[in-house]
Amino acid sequence: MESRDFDRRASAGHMRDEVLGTDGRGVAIAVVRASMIALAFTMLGSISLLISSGVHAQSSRSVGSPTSCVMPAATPIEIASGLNIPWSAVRVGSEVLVSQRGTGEIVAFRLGETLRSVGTVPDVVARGDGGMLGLAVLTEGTNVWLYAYHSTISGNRIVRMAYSEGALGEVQPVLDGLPGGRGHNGGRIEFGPDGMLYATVGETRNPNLSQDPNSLAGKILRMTPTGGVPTDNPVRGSLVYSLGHRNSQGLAWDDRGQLWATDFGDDGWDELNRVEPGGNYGWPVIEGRGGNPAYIDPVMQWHTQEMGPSGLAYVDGTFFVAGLTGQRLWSVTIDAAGNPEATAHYAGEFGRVRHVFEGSDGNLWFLTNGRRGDPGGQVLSVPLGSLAAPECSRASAAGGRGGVPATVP
Ligand SMILES: [Ca+2]
Repeated sequence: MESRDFDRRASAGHMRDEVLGTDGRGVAIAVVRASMIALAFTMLGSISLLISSGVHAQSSRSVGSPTSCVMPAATPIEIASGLNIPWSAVRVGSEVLVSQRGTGEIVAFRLGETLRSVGTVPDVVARGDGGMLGLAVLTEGTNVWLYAYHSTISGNRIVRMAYSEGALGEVQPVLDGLPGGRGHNGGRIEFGPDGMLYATVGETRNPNLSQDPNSLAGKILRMTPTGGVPTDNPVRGSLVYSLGHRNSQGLAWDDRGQLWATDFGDDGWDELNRVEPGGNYGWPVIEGRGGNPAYIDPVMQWHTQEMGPSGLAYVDGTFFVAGLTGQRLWSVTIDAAGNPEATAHYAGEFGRVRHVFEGSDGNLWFLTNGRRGDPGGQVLSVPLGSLAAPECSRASAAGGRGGVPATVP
């Protein structure tokens, strides 16, 4: 009973954040920067080591120049509703499993069928932006594992449960003791094309940790399916794949196997980053484009009021970014010369957009947290139309370009 009461109080606190729409923005960044510049210089040696271990091997790789892209081709329709702050979704066959941040209950549905509960992840504590966050799925033979990143009373952890006959089994720990706090808990998990599990861990409102190679906060982690350190990680014995992130909540790989990630900025810039092993993405020394060779600039950046990025998807040449603060979905295409263009969709129409992914019917599906004051979360579906590369730019112009290309390759 105690934990249920705790969850309820935590949930009330969360709603204030949502109503204020702060998402933890407004940290005194000037103070942070002043103190971090000194630290950055003292750490330059280890940073250089990290960069040299991985970035040079891939620095000649182009941004990506797909010959076509996809764009939303109709009005989205609601395919599920009544969700309690849906955060992540994964496909298991024709089913979709959705996490609910405040309760830890995982629900499933098939297209055209109603939601049903498949179980509740135990020991979920929802505080601030924490709670039941990311899901990932791993199929081994006939076994299906559901992975879950969630907040506990003492931080965050990654667990897995067998998913069999429509129900979740016992919890097995994968990675315990991840940093956590009332804000900036990160929480996205995805399996990469290399079979490894990647996780975004926020800096838990301790910006200094993002540059500390010995902390897992403010990092993207890469681990084996059982939480071990892969032998080919950038730094031997470390789960850290990249550092200098603030509160990344989105991961996707393009069709070349290149990892990309969103980052939720403070009061300056939200980011879409091309993630290199061992790369340092600058927070809290730099937010958005900095032009400092010690840090990797984003490919695209947005003013925070029009973005506030969470989930990220890559579908047939187009990135899709879920915008929480901006209450819109963004598409990003990159032309043959490497120039990114971003287009806003549905601004203000569906409330805060939390995640976006390819649905079981080939349409683009996205999760909303509902409008302010109306917590009803939805899953929406929109068909995609394919365009040849020159048309992608024209479609972007017609749909309303946004964001600021942050790097010139
Ligand atoms: Ca950055």
